[in-house]
Amino acid sequence: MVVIVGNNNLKFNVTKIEVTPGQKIHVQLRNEGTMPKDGMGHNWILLDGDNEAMPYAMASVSARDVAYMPKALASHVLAFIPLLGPKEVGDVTFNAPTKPGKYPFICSCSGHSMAGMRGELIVK
Ligand SMILES: [Cu+2]
Repeated sequence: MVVIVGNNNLKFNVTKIEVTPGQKIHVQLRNEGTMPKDGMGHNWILLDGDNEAMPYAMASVSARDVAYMPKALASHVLAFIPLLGPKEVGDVTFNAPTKPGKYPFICSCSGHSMAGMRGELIVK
């Protein structure tokens, strides 16, 4: 299991996860922040390609009403943990992509990924 902590600093404590193609992975996100869920909550969104993080983050800014997960880009989401408020914990279990490469993960809440709340799943 990979445990990722997010807090008020707008960073994930884990920014690199290395897996083998198709490996089953359990990711747990812990929001150890103290700020309100709306605007300072954290989620974990794994995207399907190296170039998808920025467009997803940009679209998320205006997707506050759907917990910062823009529906138009849902097809790019490989796995996710929905928005967590302070002291909440979320889990997801999924199989890594079978194609080797880098897959970005971000917190899509209110521009957090631009501030540094992002990382990479590396399949090799
Ligand atoms: Cu966040």
